[in-house]
Amino acid sequence: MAASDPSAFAWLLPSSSSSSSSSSSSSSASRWDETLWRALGEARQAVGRTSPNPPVGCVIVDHDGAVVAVGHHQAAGCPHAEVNALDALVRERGAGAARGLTAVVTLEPCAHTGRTPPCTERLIAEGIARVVVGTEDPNPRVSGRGVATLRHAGIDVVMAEGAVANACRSLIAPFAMTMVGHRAFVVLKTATSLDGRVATRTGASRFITGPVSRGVVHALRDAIDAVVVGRGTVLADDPALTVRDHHRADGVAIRDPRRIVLDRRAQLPLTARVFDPPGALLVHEPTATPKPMAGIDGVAIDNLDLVELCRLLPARGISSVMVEAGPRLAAAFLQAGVVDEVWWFHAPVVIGGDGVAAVGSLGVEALTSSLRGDVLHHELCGDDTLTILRPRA
Ligand code: AOF
Ligand code: ZN
Repeated sequence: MAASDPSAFAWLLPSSSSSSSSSSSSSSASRWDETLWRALGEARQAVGRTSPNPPVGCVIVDHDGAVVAVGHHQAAGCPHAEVNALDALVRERGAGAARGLTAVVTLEPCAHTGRTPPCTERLIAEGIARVVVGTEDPNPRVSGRGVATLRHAGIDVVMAEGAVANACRSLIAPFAMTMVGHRAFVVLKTATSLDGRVATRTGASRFITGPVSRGVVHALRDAIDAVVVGRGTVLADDPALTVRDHHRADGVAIRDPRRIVLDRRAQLPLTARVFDPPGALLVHEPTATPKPMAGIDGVAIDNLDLVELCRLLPARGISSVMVEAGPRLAAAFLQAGVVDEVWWFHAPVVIGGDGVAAVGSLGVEALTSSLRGDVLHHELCGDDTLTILRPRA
């Protein structure tokens, strides 16, 4: 991911509707910016629904620049964005309708046969004259080959630049992490008082942040593949980790994320709400023997090694996770070096030093050894402030 890339999920924030304006770049690629933003809007409809595949959107425009068809990839194993857009066009206008037109796609079209045939073949067969590509496919089976195949067939390929290209790249950051980093993308979320406390000394924590912040968290849950919690949080709060009080502006039905529950001895009561549908992954020590239950997969990991956990998630169809954990697990994720973004909500409340700190002990002595991050975004959420950080390696 380039240093200038925005947060992978900041487009969910209330302020983001104003950030999709065209960039002021004067390159010929910028002519397609507006259409690419539209294709991004298509792709975003499916975020959290396509893993292990990336979300992808496609818009087809005619010679006058008018949009004649749109499509997006809806789920792994289903047709790709380009195929959905071309099918829609052919359905509406008949065979041959795509000849000479431009396809604007958020991701480089695939040139390989996976669960579905190559999109490049279909684009060529339909006689598409130009393909505008939001970002390269990080999948080593595709990367660069899609563009080369299209060019070889005489199609004019335009690579996006500037803000819209960054937005296309950051939208697939979780997918890129699975392809290149070979692990799931991790967002660590915390909601604290101004002095960084997640609870009072008696454990009272509902609610420190306000309804706007909580709405953002629910939007994030709708877009993330799974939420991670530890045994302590389940016992203390019995969280449901569902998406509530949230309506998507694009009209797509909300859905609940899967849960990843860390429980060394696998002794949590199965009546805990995290084990309700749509399913949980119970992570335990190899010596534990979880009780079998429909909808719960068990996975044994020595010492609950978090790096190992993140590495085995993509094969289970989980490309992105949000950690909604207590102080110890939050500290452990940060220390393991696998946190890609921290979403920190601060409420204008002071709890005091006898409250519970958001992040447990990190053993920092010299200031130079504290964890540092680059600020990707600041946002006011009602009276709260959200800071999105990318931890530095
Ligand atoms: C595209 N358009 O809409 C998507 C692409 O198993 P398959 O056939 O679904 O292929 C999955 C791979 O295709 C995935 O790893 C990524 O490289 C690419 N995804 N490509 O042209 C799409 N979703
Ligand atoms: Zn494809």
